[in-house]
Amino acid sequence: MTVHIATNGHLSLWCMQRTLVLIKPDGLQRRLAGEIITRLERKGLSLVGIKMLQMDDQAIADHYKHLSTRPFFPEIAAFMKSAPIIATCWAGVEAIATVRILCGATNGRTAIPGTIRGDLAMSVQANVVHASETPEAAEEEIRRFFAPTELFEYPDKGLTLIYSPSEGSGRT
Ligand code: IDP
Ligand code: MG
Repeated sequence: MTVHIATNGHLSLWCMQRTLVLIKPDGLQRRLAGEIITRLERKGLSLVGIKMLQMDDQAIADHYKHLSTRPFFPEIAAFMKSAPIIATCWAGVEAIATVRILCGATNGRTAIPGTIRGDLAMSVQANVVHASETPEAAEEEIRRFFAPTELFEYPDKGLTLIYSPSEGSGRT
């Protein structure tokens, strides 16, 4: 277990796991961006990067390469570039798995109530958010959407109220 304590004795964003959350075109247009960000903030995750952008064909092909042979790929590609998205990067202990749980199952109709998709989505495709699935995916996806200078590591005083001093499991 890696302990998230900086030399000054405080829990530190520097050594916490990071994950990417995209607010998809449906989330933006349904005015759900604030709701989604609020849920992640209230859980205790730390916002370390945020930007609005419109994905192009190359970014979509890279981001959804695991689905490129599926019959519905052209539909997802058209959906993801139909309007801007909001890309966010969050830090926290075991942030990747925690955020996937908060998002819920891919299909909004069967996602458990209480999750973002369970509460806010009725579709498999238009399911409001994307969240990284693995440490490898998170690293690649964060690099796809953010330059190093667009990610912030700051002394987050809230961490001492959110975690115990020795809590943590390393960045990845
Ligand atoms: P995830 O977003 O829960 O990780 P993935 O299987 O990685 O789900 O699929 C990526 C995205 O592709 C989904 O969030 C959804 O928008 C879309 N998608 C996945 N499966 C289908 C499908 O069967 N029909 C239409 N769209 C799909
Ligand atoms: Mg996925």
